[in-house]
Amino acid sequence: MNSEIDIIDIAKTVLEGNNEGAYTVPSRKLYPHQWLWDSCFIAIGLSHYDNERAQIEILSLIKGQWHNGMIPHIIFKPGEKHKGDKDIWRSWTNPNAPDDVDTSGITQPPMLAEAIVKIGEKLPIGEKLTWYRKVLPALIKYHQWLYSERDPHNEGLVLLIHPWESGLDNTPPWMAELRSHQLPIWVRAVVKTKLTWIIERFRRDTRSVPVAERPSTEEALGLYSVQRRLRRKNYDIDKTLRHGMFAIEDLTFNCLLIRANQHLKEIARSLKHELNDELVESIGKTELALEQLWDPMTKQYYSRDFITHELLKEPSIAGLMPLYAGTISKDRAKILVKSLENKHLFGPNYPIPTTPLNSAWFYEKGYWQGATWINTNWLIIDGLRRLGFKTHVGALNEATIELISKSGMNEYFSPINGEPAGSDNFSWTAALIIDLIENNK
Ligand code: 9WN
Repeated sequence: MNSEIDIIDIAKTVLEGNNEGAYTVPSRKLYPHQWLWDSCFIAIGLSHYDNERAQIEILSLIKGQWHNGMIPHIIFKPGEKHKGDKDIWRSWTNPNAPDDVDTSGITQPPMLAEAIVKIGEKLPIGEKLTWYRKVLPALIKYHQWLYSERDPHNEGLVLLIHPWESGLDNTPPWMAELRSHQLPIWVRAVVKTKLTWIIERFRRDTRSVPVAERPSTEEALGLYSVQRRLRRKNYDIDKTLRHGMFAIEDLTFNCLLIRANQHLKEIARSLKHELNDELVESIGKTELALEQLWDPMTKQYYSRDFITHELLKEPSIAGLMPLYAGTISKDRAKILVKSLENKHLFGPNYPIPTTPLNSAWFYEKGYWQGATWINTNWLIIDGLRRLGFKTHVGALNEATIELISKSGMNEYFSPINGEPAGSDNFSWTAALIIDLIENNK
């Protein structure tokens, strides 16, 4: 077991090892580029001891912003080495793609405002306002894009077009949708004829991480095929929606957006900047629309299909994210907290598993299908703190710090025995454990 001081030192070493100068890679082994929500979590950790680097991390993200306002989920490392990755995306076929940076063609959870505020909180007032002034135009453009492009019916709920945009790639509700509607014939044929072993030989991710800890080959092919279809439509939202492809109002994403909007309003207020009426109206709608994702029968929140408005009733950690949104009633929050306390749902030895233990999808080292991740713990702890669940915050903080102290800075962990899984030296684990320890003092 390491002491808290040791953990912070180890975490800083991980973040140094993954430092690329303008940004931090999530992991040297698996993810050699800059990822959107990773960088936001990373900046939150960095802000405790190197605020300048935290700001640089965020500015590098903003450099990848599309002309229409989208912040892309990946910004590719410049140079020839990873040319293959950029070529898979070919996002330059969309006229909105930035001119001097290569990026993916989709987005990821809107953690940007949270990172901006966490950086601001550690600066003296004058520097904080200078920082806010530097980033506010990009932040407004980003939130406007989320509504103008991803909320075409003005419902207040933003839709996603690829499971990767949820950040919880192969989480059960998305995978159930993928299996029932979206798997092309060639993927079904490969799976049916048990030819997945051929594909496995070409998988890069399973060279450093056991295949059982990554998305299954069927899932990986499914994710890839959706990406190919989006590429064929040049990442154009109208063409994408017209062709009846994936469109899901994702619960986690919209909960994070609710919180991000609150931060955006606060940043604008501190600069005496008035947000335009349309944006303010959409922000208000999102807070109200969360209620439409509540199912009174099962007493849970779910994601929803954009077209049919059917709730995707597969329990997952997303069901707890309204705690982070922070806008639900205390009674509702208590219902969610009950499932956190339940050892057979979200409360095993090393919480919080990404699916409840009684889910048919649960596997202790399952990628977003059971394993405990530090970013989802961080989000839920942050929400519980704001909602006043002091004892739960204390217990979850302690359990998370104990887990890292015992098992190291891995990507995710078994919620049953705490064993590490996925990549080692994972950046957001390192960054967020620094934040949790500092907030716990
Ligand atoms: C695809 C970088 C990212 C995280 C995601 C996580 C995983 C990528 C992948 O890694 O996704 O975006 O290749 O599997 O699911 O949350 O941002 O760490």
